[in-house]
Amino acid sequence: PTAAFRTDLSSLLDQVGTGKESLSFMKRRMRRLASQWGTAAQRLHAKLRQRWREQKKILVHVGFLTEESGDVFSPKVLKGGPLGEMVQWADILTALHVLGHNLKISMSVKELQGFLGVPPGRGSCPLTGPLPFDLIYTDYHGMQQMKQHMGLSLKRHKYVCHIRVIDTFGTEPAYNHEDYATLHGYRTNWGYWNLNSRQYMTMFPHTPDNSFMGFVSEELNDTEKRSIMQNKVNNMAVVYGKEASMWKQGKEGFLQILHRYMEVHGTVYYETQRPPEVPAYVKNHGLLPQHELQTLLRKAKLFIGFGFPYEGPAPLEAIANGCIYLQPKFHPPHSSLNHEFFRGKPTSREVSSQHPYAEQYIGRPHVMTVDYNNSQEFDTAIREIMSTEVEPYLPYEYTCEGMLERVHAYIQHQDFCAPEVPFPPTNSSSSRLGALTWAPDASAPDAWPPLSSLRLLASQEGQSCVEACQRANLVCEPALFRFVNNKDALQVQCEVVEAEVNHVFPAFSVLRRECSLQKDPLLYSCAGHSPKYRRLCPCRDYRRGQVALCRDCL
Ligand code: U2F
Repeated sequence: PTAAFRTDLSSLLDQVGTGKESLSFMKRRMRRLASQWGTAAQRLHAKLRQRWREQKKILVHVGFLTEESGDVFSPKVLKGGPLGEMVQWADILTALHVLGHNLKISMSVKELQGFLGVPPGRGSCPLTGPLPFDLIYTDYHGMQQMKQHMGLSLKRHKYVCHIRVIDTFGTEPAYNHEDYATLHGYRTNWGYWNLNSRQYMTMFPHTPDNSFMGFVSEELNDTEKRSIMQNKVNNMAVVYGKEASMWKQGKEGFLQILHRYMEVHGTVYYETQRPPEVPAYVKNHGLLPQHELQTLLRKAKLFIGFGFPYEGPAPLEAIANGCIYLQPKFHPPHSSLNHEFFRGKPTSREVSSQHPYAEQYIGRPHVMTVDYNNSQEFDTAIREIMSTEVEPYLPYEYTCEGMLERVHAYIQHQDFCAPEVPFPPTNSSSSRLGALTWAPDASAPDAWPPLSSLRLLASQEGQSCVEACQRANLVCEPALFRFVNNKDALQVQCEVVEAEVNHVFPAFSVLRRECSLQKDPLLYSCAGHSPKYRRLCPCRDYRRGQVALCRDCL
């Protein structure tokens, strides 16, 4: 069947169900952004020029909202709890619906069993029949439930390649590979499902080892942008922090400086009394519904982060509404090694500020990242912000069209069920390290992203492929590792060539003239690095504002 774009959300809204604050939040969001999605659908439809798209049967099982996982999120929706995940799930559901796929939504283990044709109450009845879906979107809780209640042994069960795991902060290959993680100290509470790492889909483009799913933010037309810029109140600041605990400890110093110049507003949840953590001079509006928060952000000049929450949607919304986002630099960076919040998360990523995406992908004048312990630096930043005019800005990848385009591309092109065939190039003279290009032979198999996007690079010692590609204005592409995992691609003088199970391979050691290839495709890793090795990196180009896609990817 053909997938036809949908611009009417009513049947989706009916499917989402009722009875929980989280569901009401998601539905309010869907309604509020409905017309924006409709316009985006029309634009993408025109852009794809009648290209035929297959309608997929998709199951969405939202594990973290099931009673069986404890659902700690729903009761906190109106009390300052995390909303980022709900924002993202609402947008994923909407994107899949708008793209015209055949959607089933499950929010309990019972529904999940029903959709998968497992008789209820049979305990861990193993999944045997054909999978009635092309794709299953779920999260780590959902994975656990499929394992526990349905005996989905995840070691290469035939269903597994159809699963996509929505994973906010991401999972790196070394943590995902069960045996390797166990042997080398990468085992965490979440990881080791032995998936292809691109089956994990993240909230921001963290490590390119995972697929970037994202979410959307409100879009403005030129008239709205102009009017916002005209009505900005230059001395109005809104604090990023809807829960009182985010205001605790050590905030007085820079808050005082801020207060010297600006009127400080907050949207901190409270029951009856003002939370004691929030200073008296702060105008606290209480937790606001999303549309009222947008209204507040339209007037404000500054949106200021205190360091937590990490990597949420709110800074993008603020920037989209013409605020400058000011945030603390983390020195040293926060990671699973040194910070409670990231401890046990299956990633080695070093978080350089409260919102690295805002810092690295957006930057000045919309984003300023400074050392909050340096009052001079902080003071200067505030004054600069008050005198700088900025336009509302939203990266394309966070618009509805951008998200639809990306999800469409993943659905049509990503296939983790076909075995990964290594491809040794026959014409070795065509691969040259340093020349930055590697022209694949005409007999090369199909790949997505296509081979035409490949740029072969070698990292420095200690440098990961994430960094090496970034330095060259490219992005590491794990799907293309299989084309560079051969000694011809290495093009260096190797005295020894070995194949090993190690997440920094393919790589070479200049000193020892040793070349090392990757033995297990599950361990192809952009994130891996080691001081002893220069890595062989499959980089690719990317579209401006849509890092998930290469030029020829659509
Ligand atoms: C992030 O979770 P949060 O939900 O805390 O992220 P935020 O950026 O604070 O806000 C998410 C949404 O909350 C909305 C706002 C955002 O879309 O419009 N909101 C609101 O409706 N009313 C208000 O008064 C204030 C905000 C992240 F998303 C999670 O993945 C992480 O687990 C968490 C911890 O790092 O941070």
